[in-house]
Amino acid sequence: MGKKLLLKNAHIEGIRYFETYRKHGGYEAAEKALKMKPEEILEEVKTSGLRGRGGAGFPTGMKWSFLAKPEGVPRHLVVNADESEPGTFKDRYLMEFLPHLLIEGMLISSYTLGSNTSYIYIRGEYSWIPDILEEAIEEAKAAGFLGKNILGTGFDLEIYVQRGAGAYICGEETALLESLEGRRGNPRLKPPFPAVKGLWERPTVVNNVESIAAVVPIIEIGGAEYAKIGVGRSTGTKLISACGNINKPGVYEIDMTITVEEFIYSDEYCGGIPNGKKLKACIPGGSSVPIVPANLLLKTINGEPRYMNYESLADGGFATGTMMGSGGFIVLDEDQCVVNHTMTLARFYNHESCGQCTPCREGTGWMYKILKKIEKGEGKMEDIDLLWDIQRKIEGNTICPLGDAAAWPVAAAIRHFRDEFEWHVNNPELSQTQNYGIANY
Ligand code: L3W
Ligand code: SF4
Repeated sequence: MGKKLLLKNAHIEGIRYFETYRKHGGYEAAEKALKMKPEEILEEVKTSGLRGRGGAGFPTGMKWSFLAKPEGVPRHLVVNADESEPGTFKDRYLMEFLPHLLIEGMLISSYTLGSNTSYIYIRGEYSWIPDILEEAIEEAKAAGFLGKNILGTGFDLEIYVQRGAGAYICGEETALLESLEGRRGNPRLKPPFPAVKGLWERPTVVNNVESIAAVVPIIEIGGAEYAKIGVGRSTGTKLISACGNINKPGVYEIDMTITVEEFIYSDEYCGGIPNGKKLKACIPGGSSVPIVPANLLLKTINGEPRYMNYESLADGGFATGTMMGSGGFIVLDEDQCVVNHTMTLARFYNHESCGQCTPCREGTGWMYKILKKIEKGEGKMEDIDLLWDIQRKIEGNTICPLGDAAAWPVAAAIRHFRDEFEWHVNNPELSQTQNYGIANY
């Protein structure tokens, strides 16, 4: 059984409510933190090695230390709860079942950063969760953990929940800030990073829900103990939302030392693939990260097992590796068609592109059209090369990472599954009634 830090109390009935959460040690980390100096907490977070859990894996302590502190200018903490990455639903789980863990993490983090007004920007489609969060905020306030002069320390904190309106791009931190300010969620050019010029041009830290929740166990056990869990630069635990062709879809907390094989096949996690089907491929970090075929998923290029952590999943770079990303783990069995899957993703990115940059606005549309043509058996061999060319022209040439996120799945699908694209071109009639997986296994 892997180490549990975030979900250790998730099974307790009523843990969503203050009284039960408190009875099981809730807000003790906040009490401890409020007796420490903000610089001491920052040191603990740095020592813990915590990396951003939203997708980029940027060291949280380093991001916090970049926060500008001009005299007389308010600073803000903004929690990115715009969890919209296909395959990713771990933050939903945390907010729905453990809202006080997030609020306690926000209290500690806001105190450390000097934010007296902090925000949770939540995905519009999570329509039932803002009420849960707002109820928890009220409970915490009534108990003296939010509001004015918290626990007599002189520190004030208000937390506001802001709903998004259904745009994936608002999960990009600067688009999120635009939206929070009341404008259309168009990403800003970086630099300046939000840590210097963020919400209303004030220094702002934007962190994922899981990253902020992880601050609670870091304070509980200390940064050094947290860093002992996991391996290398993949410290602590990580939530994985597992879905697709597996027996036990759900949210799992892993300690990043287990192998991919163990995660897919053991009963503690995904419980294997239904109906005795073979594993074809996996997208381990949400739809934006490269798809990896089974042979490269279970072993690295050195023949080593592949582990569920930042370094091992990336082993071999984009040629053979992938990314931990947001931990949205999507499993495809032998019956699935990679062309169909890639087309679905291309449609998503095309729909969600904000349209500011030409390579992304036009390129995502072209990729979707070409993929649709190939999938329907109306493509030519040259279309596969054209698709390759378009994705290359998007990657690295856009304002925000959505362009890369649209390009990478296409690149990886062609790199690893070109035979499936060619099968669609060579079998126009079959393509209309069957997919590659069913026809070929
Ligand atoms: C100050 C510097 N701050 C970097 C900060 C920056 C940001 C963080 C990481 O994209 C990825 C994307 C998706 N001074 C700084 C600095 N920062 N240098 O560090 O920055 P960056 O640019 O590496 O990434 P990002 O813009 O945050 C996020 C991938 O995640 N992804 C997305 C998943 C989406 C969800 C969701 O829906 N919830 O998780 C999955 O893989 O493709 O590459 O805060 O400001 N010098
Ligand atoms: Fe908008 Fe796409 Fe450019 Fe991002 S890359 S700013 S989503 S057009």
